[in-house]
Amino acid sequence: MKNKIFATAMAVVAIAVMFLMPVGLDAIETGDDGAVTTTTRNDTSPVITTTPPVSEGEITTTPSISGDSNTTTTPVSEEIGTTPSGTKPSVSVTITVPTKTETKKTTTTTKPTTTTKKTTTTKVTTTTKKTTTTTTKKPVTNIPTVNAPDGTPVKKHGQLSVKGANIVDQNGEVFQLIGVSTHGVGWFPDAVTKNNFRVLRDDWGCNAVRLAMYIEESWGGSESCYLQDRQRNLNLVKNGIDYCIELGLYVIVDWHVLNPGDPTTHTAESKEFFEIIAKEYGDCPNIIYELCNEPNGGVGWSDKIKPYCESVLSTIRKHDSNNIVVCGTPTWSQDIHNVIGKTINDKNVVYALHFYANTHTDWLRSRLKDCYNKGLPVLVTEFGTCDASGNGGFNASETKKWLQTLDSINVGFFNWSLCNKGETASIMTPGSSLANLKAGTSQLTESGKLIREEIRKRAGL
Ligand code: IDC
Repeated sequence: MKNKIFATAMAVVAIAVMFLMPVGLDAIETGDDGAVTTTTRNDTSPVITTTPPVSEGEITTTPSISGDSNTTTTPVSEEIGTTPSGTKPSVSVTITVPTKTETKKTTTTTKPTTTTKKTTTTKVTTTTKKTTTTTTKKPVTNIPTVNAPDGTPVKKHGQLSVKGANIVDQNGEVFQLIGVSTHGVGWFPDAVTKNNFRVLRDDWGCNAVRLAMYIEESWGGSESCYLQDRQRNLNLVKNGIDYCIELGLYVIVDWHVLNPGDPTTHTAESKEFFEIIAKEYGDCPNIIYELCNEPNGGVGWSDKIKPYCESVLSTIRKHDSNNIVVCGTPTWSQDIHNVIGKTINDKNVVYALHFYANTHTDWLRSRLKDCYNKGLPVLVTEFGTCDASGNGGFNASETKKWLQTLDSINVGFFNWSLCNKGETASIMTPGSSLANLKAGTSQLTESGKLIREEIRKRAGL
């Protein structure tokens, strides 16, 4: 009986063990899982650790103006960084423009290599840094940065625009652009100096400079036009623009079409050139684009010049929504009347009128007044005091009549040319140092003296 009772008891124990053992094991495993889960949950915050580690190399590739990686950066300023003067022009602090590479880096992700909390903290920090480099694309509607030195023309007048038949400044006041044109920058590169432009600003009272760049014409020797040596001419123009920006001067960039007279001969090259300029300087209120100096050889406004200008303008407007564009007109920019009723559909376009005082007299002045009264905005981007050949026939009284006419309707003017070539139109005497224009009249020709005096008067000097 005892044995039976013992046997029964053992059986009960055995059955109990059979049921209880799995329950006990389950509980233990559940406990382990719970711990893992907790750990996992605790470690869930480091899920951020999947944020990419940012290598030093990636951070340091962010472009920068002055080594400060937190400032706004722009490839524009990087390119301008080649300014020979070494001084960054005002454009270098304009709107942030990311490079494609930067954008790509910003979105790059990689797996973390560790999951420790320490690593996590580090990675969260670098993620923030990366986010700061994320920028938006350059807007087409650019807001120009008026960052010119105090007291300079651009500081005072800022963004120019066209209102009716006149150019107005940032305050809506009628504004007369007044300056001197270089000869071809590739022909007389020595003339493109900051000193010369400063003297034109301070001693002459100019508020602008025109940079003339011949397209197909050259003089032989080492002188070149754009199509002979694009990089050299482009660099000279860029240097000239940079000096003007640094000096707070307006600057006309002139695609100097003369031979051949049909601007459509090189439409593609012109678009390419102006795209470079507009991309790089479109945010500066200093810039004025002159699309074709003097169409000639019978090319008409409607058949050739207008379509050419519209095409180049569309390229410029991709990068610069508002700076003024000058269109050449038929017959060496004299037939401005051909444009009446057929103007270009853009609010900031003006039309070029050129005169040489001993050749083009009353009849052209009457045409100008007539077109002005019909509402055509005109700018005299080039004039000479002499014959249209540029040599001989210096005529002070006709020049003065012209300038009075221009004043009466607030039309701006640019004298040909800042040069020491032995021709009547040059403002400097042959042999005088072209890179070192001096204040005063010691280096000036008869023409130079007259123009300096007339410009100074208008500037109140
Ligand atoms: C003249 C230069 C002269 C050069 C010539 C080349 O003064 O040194 O040899 O060009 O063709 C214009 C032109 C301008 C001319 C100027 C005087 O825009 O290029 O410069 N002129 O002829 N239109 C009317 C006159």
